[in-house]
Amino acid sequence: MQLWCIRALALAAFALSLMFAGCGGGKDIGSSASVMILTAASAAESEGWGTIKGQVVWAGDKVPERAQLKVDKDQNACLKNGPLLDDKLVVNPKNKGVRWAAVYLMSADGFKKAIPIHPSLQDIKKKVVEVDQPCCLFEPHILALREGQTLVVKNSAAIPHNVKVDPEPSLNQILPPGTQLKLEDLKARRQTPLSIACNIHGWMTGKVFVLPNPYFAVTDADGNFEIRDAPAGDFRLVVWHEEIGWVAGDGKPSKNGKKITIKAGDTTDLGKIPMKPTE
Ligand SMILES: [Cu+2]
Repeated sequence: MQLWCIRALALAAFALSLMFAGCGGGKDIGSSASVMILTAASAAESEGWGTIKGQVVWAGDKVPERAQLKVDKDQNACLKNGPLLDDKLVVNPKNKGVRWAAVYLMSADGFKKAIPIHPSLQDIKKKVVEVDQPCCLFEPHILALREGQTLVVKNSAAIPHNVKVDPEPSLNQILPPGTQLKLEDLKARRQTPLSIACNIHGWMTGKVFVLPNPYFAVTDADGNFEIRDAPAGDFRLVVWHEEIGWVAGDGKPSKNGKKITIKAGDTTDLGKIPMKPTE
């Protein structure tokens, strides 16, 4: 049973028990009902959350090499730390882990349906999420935030950049050195990310997911991800990568992701999630 459902039942039963207790002569019924309710509620609180982890791995024959970007502008500034490498497809040759895959949890009833949120995550503590352009790349390349968080696009470089965001909001703004752009009130409207780009340096792109719950991650340099304090039960895990789009599915990769069951009080290890290259 879903946690919210247990809570709703517990509340209803508790209200009933108060009514009985208040009517006199029903005290025994009231107190035994309360004991039963307390047991159910505390069990749901302590056993209702778990961790999910997994690894997105390249399923092609040959591990692709990371491409070098063609830097045809502002070379002095952009190449000061060496050549710029493409972040679009980054596969670790040691373990085939795929970096920059976005992973998020959604209800089996759809992207916008609410799912239980752990008490410690209900308030958004980290109000601002940043992306910077220190050396002619968006860093991080892929990021995800939760509705209610503000996105700050910074330019900590000594040269001007530009920020073009699409599709909602859609804006295009120059960002002189040392300035920043604040994007507030971002809404989790769609399952796909916003695109960010710099028109001055055509190779500069990034993606920003705006999600309706706090249960998401972006894979690290080994392709690993971990999501903590997720609600126990059946949900869908959606995996997206810039190179191929949807990665996971029940059979075929899809925007609905794959069905997973999160174990309470435990880590649910989803193992390797293969990312097949497009033919
Ligand atoms: Cu730029």
